Amino acid sequence: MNPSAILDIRPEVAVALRECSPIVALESTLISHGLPWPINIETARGGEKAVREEGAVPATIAVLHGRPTVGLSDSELEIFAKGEGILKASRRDLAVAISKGHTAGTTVAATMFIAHQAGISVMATGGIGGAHRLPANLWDISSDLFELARTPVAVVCAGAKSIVDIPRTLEILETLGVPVIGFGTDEFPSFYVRSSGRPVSARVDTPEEAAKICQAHWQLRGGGIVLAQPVSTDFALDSSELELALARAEKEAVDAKIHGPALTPFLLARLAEATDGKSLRANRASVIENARLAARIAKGMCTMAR
Ligand code: PSU
Ligand code: MN
Repeated sequence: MNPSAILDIRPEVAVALRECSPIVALESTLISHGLPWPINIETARGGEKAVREEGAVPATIAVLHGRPTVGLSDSELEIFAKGEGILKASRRDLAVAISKGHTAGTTVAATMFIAHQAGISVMATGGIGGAHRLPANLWDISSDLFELARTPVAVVCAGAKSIVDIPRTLEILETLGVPVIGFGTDEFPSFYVRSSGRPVSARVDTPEEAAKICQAHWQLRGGGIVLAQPVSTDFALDSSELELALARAEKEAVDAKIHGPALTPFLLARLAEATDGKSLRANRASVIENARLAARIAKGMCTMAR
């Protein structure tokens, strides 16, 4: 069976697909697990609104009662934001969530996969997952990286979450053949912080240039592409501030024996406390700005396809 047959593609998205008009997929784990109420619903709505302002159709993706759904309604966004009994589904969890009828927020990896099955080629998030930093978590490498290797979707983000080992994450992306493109920057951003000090593989300064690279990569049968833009200066944290809070959060995670899928949500929550909510506001701002940029890139792709 064609995997797209089990998707619930909502009418507005289905029309946009038929007409080849621009669509931006948005992930839902950041709503259900990455951010607390009510900043999570503000972020979800803000991302959708930014996409619409640019003349594209937003499609937030999640698994709803076992149905991979493309284009959640506003009241459904709220279900994920309130987060009761909602699972976190990465790529390997999709089949289980579907067969057991679960409701689950989808990570970047799972969102990319569903978006591609639906025929959507651009998505936005805050930060992608990566390779975790501590020796205890040496093998904890986000499935996002492997999905980027094989699924042709452009992921607009503010880099990899600052909670991961950025140099190792970039090495893995290189090994996997994933272009890491900086939007208006030569350095890979690290989510809350505007730069990691590490170079990107190429830089672009317009959405059209970004769309052209995606088109060429896909003509070469490439998979995903990371398109990273730094969080705006109004909301960025400085790296020493973050490093201190992160070191403490990691120690707590080790002491509490937190690992696996629970690790990312745990570290994000601890950082929010340690930075007095600054990390949350940076996260919200970057999701919204990434959604806006993703819409511009999606428009560029539509223009090229015509
Ligand atoms: N970006 C955010 N907040 C998040 C995440 C990303 O701004 O909560 C989520 C994404 O869904 C990403 C996931 O795919 O964290 C990575 O989790 P893991 O390290 O367990 O693969
Ligand atoms: Mn992991």
